[in-house]
Amino acid sequence: MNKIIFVQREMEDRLGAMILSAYLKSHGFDTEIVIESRKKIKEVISKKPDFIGISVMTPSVDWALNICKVLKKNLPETLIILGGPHPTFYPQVIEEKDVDIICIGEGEKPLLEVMKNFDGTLESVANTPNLWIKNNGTITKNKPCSLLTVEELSNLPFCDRSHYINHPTLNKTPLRRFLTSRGCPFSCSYCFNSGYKKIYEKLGIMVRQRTVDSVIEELKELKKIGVQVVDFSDDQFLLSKDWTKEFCDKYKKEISIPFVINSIAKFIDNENVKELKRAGCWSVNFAIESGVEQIRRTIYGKPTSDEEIYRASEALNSNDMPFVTYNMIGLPDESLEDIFRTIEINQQIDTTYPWCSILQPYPGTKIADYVREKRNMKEDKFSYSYFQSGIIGDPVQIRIYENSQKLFAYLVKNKIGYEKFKKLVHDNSIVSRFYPLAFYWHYGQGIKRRYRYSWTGLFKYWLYSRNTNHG
Ligand code: B12
Ligand code: SF4
Repeated sequence: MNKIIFVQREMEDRLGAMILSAYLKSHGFDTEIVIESRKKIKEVISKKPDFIGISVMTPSVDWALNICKVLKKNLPETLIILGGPHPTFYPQVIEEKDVDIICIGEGEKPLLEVMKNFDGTLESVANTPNLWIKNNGTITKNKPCSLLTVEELSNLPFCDRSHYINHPTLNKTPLRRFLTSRGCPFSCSYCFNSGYKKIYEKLGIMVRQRTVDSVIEELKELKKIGVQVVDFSDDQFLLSKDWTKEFCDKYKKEISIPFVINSIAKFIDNENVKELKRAGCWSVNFAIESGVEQIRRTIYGKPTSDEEIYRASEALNSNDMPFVTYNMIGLPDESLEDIFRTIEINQQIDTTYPWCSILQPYPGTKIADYVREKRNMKEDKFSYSYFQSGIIGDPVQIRIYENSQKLFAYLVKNKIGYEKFKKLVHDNSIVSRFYPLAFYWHYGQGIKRRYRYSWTGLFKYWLYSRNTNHG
């Protein structure tokens, strides 16, 4: 029986790995999820699995290729498969020496086929849909198969959380992530969804919501492990009013654990917010991105008007529902006035948790083409975290973007005006070196309140994650 070990760098529960692991286990295969450390890598090597699976986001590709090198050197017979957003949108990564296979798009069906058919030779899996396979330098590029249907999604086995809940650090995490759906009806230019739609054109329904009953049954299992906050990581939680109502009724009765959700502003209205509040939701996240409606709509491709932002925040504030607003800074031609308008709209709506990142034009997105055209960029060098640094513009511009991002929550919460903002973000003195503290303070407070982390827990999380994810 073939065995696969998923290796990851992040000190986080990864939904993709949990779903794939559960799916393969339900078909009788042996799987494991390992968070990288010197000791753990030695253990992986000693187990000699048939496959190593790595889920890669673009900013962690250097790490992934490095770990592939170490593993390949010690396990020349083991096949290394990369999946996740990076290989999906940058399949050329197959050309890297230590990568054998990459998976484009959803991994359940292709990975199961590989596990079933592999007989020790690459030929035995050469025609697997979604996979690009390298055999003696020749690359076979297979077309993707159809997306999972709503029924298949609803019938997937529950996430395999065992590896994380038995982990000495992650077992204490107060929050657990959960998915009730896949896909998004919109196609913002900076998001992976637009690229995904191209890959899967005519290959099934893009936006799929699981049945409420399948969600509630899985949540009952999650409840048993003592979760304090459920983070619904769906792109859009409020896709259907009927679904939301049914979910809220059943969730209140059977689960009743605080939770947080994401939604586009246009779906946030009084009725939905009342339902969510009743069920125990304690934060709603929605994106503004740019305060300038024209930038938001035409450059970011986000179908959200100022009017919808004001209406959504009115519904949230009047129901006493805290909310996160996502914002972005760093377009090639973004002026100081544009940045300040983003701060201003956040001030006007009294957002609870203002959140801001620096634009990273990831491969496969429309914004990457836009930025490349504007800046004549030849090479994309991404910051490991979108909170760290920008890659667009001259050094002065980048400093302004970074200062604005670091001070964003402070500027919003303290209703700072344009003149002071201008002075602060131009600052290049020693004082500006302390701006990250303002960021960490507000960001930490937000995580602490929304996800019930203690300050000690938060500090440990920061220590682990400062090189890995949102830290
Ligand atoms: C939740 C989330 C997070 C969470 C946690 C992720 C987690 N714990 O799983 C947190 C907040 C930690 C996070 C962090 C980051 N995220 Co994030 N995140 C998401 C989000 C909203 C959901 C991810 C998810 O679970 N999807 C559901 C699962 C089922 O899908 P999946 O992971 O893609 O897995 C499927 C396939 O890809 C495939 N697959 C995946 N892995 C493998 C492995 C193998 C071997 C195979 C065969 C197949 C396979 O099979 C899976 C099942 O079908 C996505 C957007 C989205 N809707 O997907 C962004 C997204 C993945 N994140 C993104 C980014 C940029 C980041 C950060 C880099 C941000 C930053 N700090 O700057 C960091 C990651 C840092 C790092 N380590 O690289 C981008 C990635 C873009 C890119 N080109 O890489 C996305 C796509 C959003 C976007 N901007 O469009 N993220
Ligand atoms: S609304 Fe959100 S999830 Fe949907 S395409 Fe836009 S950024 Fe992506």
